[in-house]
Order: sequence, then C-alpha cells, then structure tokens
Amino acid sequence: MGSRTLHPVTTAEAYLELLADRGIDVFLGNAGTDFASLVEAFARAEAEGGRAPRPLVIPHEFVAVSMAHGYYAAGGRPAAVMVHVNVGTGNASTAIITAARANVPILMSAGRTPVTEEGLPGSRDLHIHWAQESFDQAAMLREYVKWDYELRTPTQIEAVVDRALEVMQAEPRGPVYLTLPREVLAASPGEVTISSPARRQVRSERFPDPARIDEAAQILARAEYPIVLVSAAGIDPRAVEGLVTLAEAGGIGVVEADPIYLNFPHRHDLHLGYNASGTTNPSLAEADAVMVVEADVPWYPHLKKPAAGAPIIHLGVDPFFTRYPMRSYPCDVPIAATPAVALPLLAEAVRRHADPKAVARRRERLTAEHRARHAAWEKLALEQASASTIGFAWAARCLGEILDDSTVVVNEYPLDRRFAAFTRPGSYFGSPHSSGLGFGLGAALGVKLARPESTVIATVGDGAYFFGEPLSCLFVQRAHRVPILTVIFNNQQWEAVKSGTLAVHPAGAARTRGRFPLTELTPSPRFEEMARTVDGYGERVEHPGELPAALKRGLAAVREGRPAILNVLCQRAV
Ligand SMILES: Cc1ncc(C[n+]2csc(CCOP(=O)(O)OP(=O)(O)O)c2C)c(N)n1
Ligand SMILES: [Mg+2]
Repeated sequence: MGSRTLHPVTTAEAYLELLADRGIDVFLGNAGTDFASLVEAFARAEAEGGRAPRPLVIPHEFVAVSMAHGYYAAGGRPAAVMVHVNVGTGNASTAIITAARANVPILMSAGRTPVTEEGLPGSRDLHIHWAQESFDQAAMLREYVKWDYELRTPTQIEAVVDRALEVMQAEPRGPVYLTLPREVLAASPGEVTISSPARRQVRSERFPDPARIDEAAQILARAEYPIVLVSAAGIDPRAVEGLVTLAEAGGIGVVEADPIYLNFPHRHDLHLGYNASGTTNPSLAEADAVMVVEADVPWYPHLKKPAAGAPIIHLGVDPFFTRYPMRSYPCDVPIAATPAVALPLLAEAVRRHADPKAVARRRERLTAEHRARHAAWEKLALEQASASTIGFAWAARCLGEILDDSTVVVNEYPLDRRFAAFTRPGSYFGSPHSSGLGFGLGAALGVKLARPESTVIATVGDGAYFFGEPLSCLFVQRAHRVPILTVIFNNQQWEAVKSGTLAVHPAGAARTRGRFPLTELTPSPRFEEMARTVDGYGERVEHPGELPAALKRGLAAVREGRPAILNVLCQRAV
C-alpha cells in the first residue's frame, strides 16, 4: 500500500495537499481572516509547484455552493467550498439545503473564529473574532449535512479529510461540513505521512433484492397500462439507458415527474409527459401499475392519485426518502438499489414474464398517446409564434430549436420541457425540489467549470435572476473564464406566488380585484445592461419573431467567450 510523506509548513498546507491527493480539484472560496494560512498555503503551492486544488474566488457563498452543486451534477466530481466562519455559513445555507435534498456531495467547510484570545499564532487580533464566535457553528447546517466535525488538532488531518469525503460520497450522498479553526490551520504539524492513494474507497453499487425485482417484473408485465414516474435517476446516464431498455421491454410509459435531470428522451415514443398530477398528465389515474424511480414527489395526493387498485413500486438508493419528515406514498414493492444497476435487471425479468403480444399492444397504445400529446404541445407553442408578446411555450420551443450536442441547459423555473426536446443524458439540469431560488445561475457556472467544452445556457425567471446573485455570477464568468448564456424569462412578477394564491383562494379578493400584493416585480430593471459590467453581450427581446435570432446572437457571443444575457419580456399567464 502506497504512502507519501508531506513536509508542510502549516496544517493548511497539509490540508490542501490532502484534498488534491484525494481528487478534489477545485476549491471555491469566499474568504475572511480565518483563511490566513490557506491564502499563504495557496501562494506557496503556486510558487513552489506544490499540490493543491485550483483556488477560485467566488464573491458570494450562495454562488460558491451552487457552483459546487452544478460541478458535481455535470461532472461527477465533488468540489470543496470554504466560507468565512458563521456569517459565510449563513449566506451559504440555502444552497446547502438544495444540495442535501438533491443528494449532491460537497465538502463544505468554514473557518472558526480563533479560539484563543492571546498566545498562539493565529490568536484573536480583531473585533470580529469575539463577535463571530458561535456556541455551535455547525448547528446552522446540521439538519442538512450528513456529518459535521471540527479539525481540532493537526494530527487528525488525514483521518478527518478522509472521513468527510467518505461520508459525503456514501449513498445517499450529500454535503458535509467541516470547521477549521485559525490556530489549527496556522500550526506546524511537522512531517505528515499519508496513505496514497487513499484506502477509503466508497464506490459500491447497491444491488437489488432479486425477490423484489421478480415481484415488480410480474406486476409490470401483467399490467395493461403500466407507467414509470421518474425525477432524478438521470444524474447517472446509465440509468437513462436502463429506463429506455425497461420501457421497451415492457411497453411501459414514462412520465418525468417534475424532472431535475434528463431521465428519458423526449422524442421516445414511450415518453408521456412531465408532470405527475397536473392536467398535462392524464396517465396517472388510468395506470394499473405504477413504478416510481428516484422521485421524492411522484404525484401530489391533494390533486390526483393513482387508481386505488394499482400496485406501486418504488426504486431508488433510498426509496423512502428517510430524511423527509413526512411523506406517505403507498409502497407495495420497495427496491432499494442503484437505478442504473436495477433497471437492466428489471428489464430482463420483465422480458421473461411478459407476453410479447401484450407488450406490442401496449406500445402501440402508448405511442398513439405520445404522438397526440406532442402534437397538442407543438400546436400550442406555434400558436404563440404569432402573438404580440412572447409566451412561455414559444420561448421554450425556440430554445429547444437551438440545442445541439454541445449545449447544456440549467433551468430554474420557467422552461417547460414539453416544448423543448431534450434527448441526451446530461443535457438538462433543473432546480431541485427544495427550490431555494437562485440556484440556477451558480449551478450553470459549475456545469461550465466541469464541462468547459460545452455551451451552457441558464434559463431563469426574473425572480430567480434576482435571487441568483447575478453580479457575483457575472464576475465569476469573466474572472474564471466560464461564460454562459443567461436567458431571463421576464414576466415582471413572481407568477408562481400568484398561482399559489389562486390555487388556495380561487374566488378570493385577489382574483376578483385583479390585485396580487407582494408579487409584482415592476418597474423591471434593464437586466440586459448587467452584461456591460463585464464586457459581455446583452439584449432585450420583446417580440416572438425576434427570439430565434436573438438566441443565436447570444450563443455566438458566449461561444466567443463573453457572458451573454437575453432579457426576454414574456407574457403573463396569470
Ligand atoms: C429563497 C426562496 N425565496 C422564495 C421562494 C418562493 N418562490 C417560489 S417561486 C417564486 C417566484 C419565482 O419568480 P420567477 O423566477 O420570476 O418565476 P415566475 O414565478 O414568474 O414564473 C418565489 C418567490 C423560494 N422558492 N425560494
Ligand atoms: Mg417571473
């Protein structure tokens, strides 16, 4: 077994070497005085060719964590984030909630105010060092991280880093939180011998219980109208392939239930739509067998449910979503397994149990449904082409038209997948269901960082744009050379809040008076002018016919390396 001996001047240096040794290649930092020895260690690594992750300065913590999220989702490699003590942790917390609910591993860390008031290298030397102390700094994030710990002594550095990386990457994955006190970072650990490569491998696929696979296969094979509801399996491209194999083996329709990845190709004949409970998905109530695949919210019981007699199968690494306080979906057959592993096995079992004639009959019926639904969506989008203002369906369709093999879309809210045909695994990233607004911009930068060869488009509502710390994101695009095209679907309001009001009070005063206090975002800023602050490209688009060419101009700018913003003035649906 290999080992390496490090000769760090400080613990901070040993920490960075360890991160690099363990494959952490980016360090997204939002620094304060707690970073003293890390800044010094990065400078020494730069000067002396030492090993360290690439340091990127990120002007807002929320953006840093969102970037780490996108970086992992698009590239499969976790990043390290470090923020300034308790105050930086506060700013990062929304993005940590998002990563937790999406099972995205992030090595989240923060400094700790110096413990000692005098006497040690790094002891308190500013007013903030008293006021920034917390009794329990990790308490702020404890509900949303899988593990938290404080590095108390340099001796523990390897064990602590390895424990953090191990826990965050064990299934179900998620962020961890490590606090690093200033004196410990500044201390001289002497010679440090570490095992290298690390002997803490975690990758181990979860195989399903064969009896449950057989049970599920019999249910799916015998049903007349079986459907799959899937939200998040597509983070693993193998799962997309597995789902196609299963659907074809059994003549099973697939609905992407509020998808946060591309789970199933849009144009596949067995794709039945995008929303489990809404009017856009009549399948749910008709289905006589339902399989839920990595979907925390497969349907909304308050609005629509599967038929009472339909057996329900749940497949996922944690099909019970054990970190959710309350969730009561019926589950007749649980399959706790990695979808990419379980789906081909299930397809095989379905093939064994199914009558090929029945499969062909189901496929025919589903294909007809698929075509009818797609034709209706196409009609709706095209009707908006000649409207006087830009509708969301038309905007989504125009965007769909410019997608090519190198384009990746990160969507926060407005892009309706019915109108934009995504087909490639890894080409679409949506906002996780905890919906801490602002995720999209930072996540898109993380995607670009992970896949520099891709053209990345962030689609956001005007509301989401405000939340995303847009100036920080523009800074990052230019400073770290990760330009993206941002398309703002600007309806000058928080339409979701209006719709929510109408859903609860369909005949209330807000509706009858046509007044929705706390939802208006007027007068709307000239968002496109933000691009000028970083020598980027900005354009305002108001008419449906102008949108295709404007998107092309935006793409051309971003492919030249300039951040681009399209402020698309959209029609209000409510
Ligand atoms: C941090 C945070 N604050 C508030 C909300 C509540 N919220 C959900 S959707 C929404 C409006 C989003 O506005 P926009 O992006 O313009 O999309 P639209 O609703 O107009 O389509 C708000 C405020 C949230 N999800 N997250
Ligand atoms: Mg809006």
